[in-house]
Amino acid sequence: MIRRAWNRTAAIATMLLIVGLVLLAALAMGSALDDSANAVDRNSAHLTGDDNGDGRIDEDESGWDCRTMGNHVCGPVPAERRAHH
Ligand SMILES: [Ca+2]
Repeated sequence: MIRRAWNRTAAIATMLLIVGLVLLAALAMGSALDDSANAVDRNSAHLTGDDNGDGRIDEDESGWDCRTMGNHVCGPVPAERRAHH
């Protein structure tokens, strides 16, 4: 009787250990996914033409194309930029 109770206790302890390990593995995977999401965020700050590195190409940055971005209306080109074209 005592031995059977001990076996049952051991089985429950083993089960709890397995559940704990599964939860730890899930937490580790979750934090790994968070890290990869952050990596994507960091990479988006290095877009070509994103001069100030804020993760998006704004008007008047070198990657801005007024013909396809924003309201598709191109304003006057500043004199200092005209000199380079
Ligand atoms: Ca920017």
